[in-house]
Amino acid sequence: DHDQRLQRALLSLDGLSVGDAFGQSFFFVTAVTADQRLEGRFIPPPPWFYTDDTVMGVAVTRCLQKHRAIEPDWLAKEFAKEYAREPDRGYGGTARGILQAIGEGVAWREAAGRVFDGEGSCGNGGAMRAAPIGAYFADDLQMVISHARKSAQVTHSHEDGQTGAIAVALAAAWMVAQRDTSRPQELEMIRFVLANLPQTETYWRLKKALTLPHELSPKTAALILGNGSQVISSDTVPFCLWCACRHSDDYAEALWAAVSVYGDMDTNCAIVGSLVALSTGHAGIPAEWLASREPLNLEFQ
Ligand code: F2R
Ligand code: MG
Ligand code: MG
Repeated sequence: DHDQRLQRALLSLDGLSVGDAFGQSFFFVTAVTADQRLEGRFIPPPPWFYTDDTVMGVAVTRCLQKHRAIEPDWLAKEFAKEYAREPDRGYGGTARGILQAIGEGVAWREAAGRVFDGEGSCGNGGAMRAAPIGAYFADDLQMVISHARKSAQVTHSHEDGQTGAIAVALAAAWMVAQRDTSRPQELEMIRFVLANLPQTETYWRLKKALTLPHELSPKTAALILGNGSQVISSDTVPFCLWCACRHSDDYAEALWAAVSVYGDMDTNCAIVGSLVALSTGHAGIPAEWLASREPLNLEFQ
């Protein structure tokens, strides 16, 4: 029912926001020493500030709480309201223009549709906020797919920007379904996602994950799958899903793997955290990491 669904979405949101804030805090570790610090499991000093990934993930979760669905018109207004309130949370360059325009009354379809010469954004912003949707609708795959698409399309009219969101939401649904089984995880989640995913760029890059040998290091996997440094879906989502598969039962280990490849560290850790938390439960998120994340104001009733 709705309460159980919402609890799962909130669990995913905690995994997302702790991951986002953890990954973001590594941008302040200088490039020269970052590798050594990561290998030494250096924990950045708190507070860890969250970014746009969390703000938008909270808005998505509020939408599920209020409407029991993704209502694009409501969500677009909520995104724009939060952007106006805190514009310096590290939003993507094009996202800023879209949210500003929506806040000024431009219809989201027009604002999102006119960027990149009408191509729309294929940025990873749709994917970074999608896991709570998969967690919420986990028992109904058609709802996972259609609502993930709706949540992305208010800012990402490019088909691949939406595919990234669908992939992450499907991965979240799979994590929920597998939580109480002791089946070996391997890369089954990726096979499941591919079987239900539109065949755009993110699909083809994700497919490469199936060819990787089991003991590959995160750094080598990221060289093949991408590390998010291009800030687009196809360069971000495949590696994140690979990481979540490889460490599906260990939240901290999954984030160490994600953050070790540099690139879009806040977003990679947000996506990986939003998925793995669904497998480990709240108990799997280290308590001191949760306490290090800047407090969230969810405004849930
Ligand atoms: N963007 C960042 N961080 C770097 C900049 C921080 C900020 N400008 C600052 O100065 O503080 N972080 C956040 O953005 C990512 C999510 O991005 P989203 O929401 O998808 O935004 P956007 O602007 O639509 O797309 C991001 C970039 O992707 C490339 N791109 C998108 N569509 C494209 C297309 N059709 N053709 C070519 N390139 C395309 C562009 O470079 C966009 O700028 C997350 O990392 C979040 O943490
Ligand atoms: Mg961010
Ligand atoms: Mg980012």
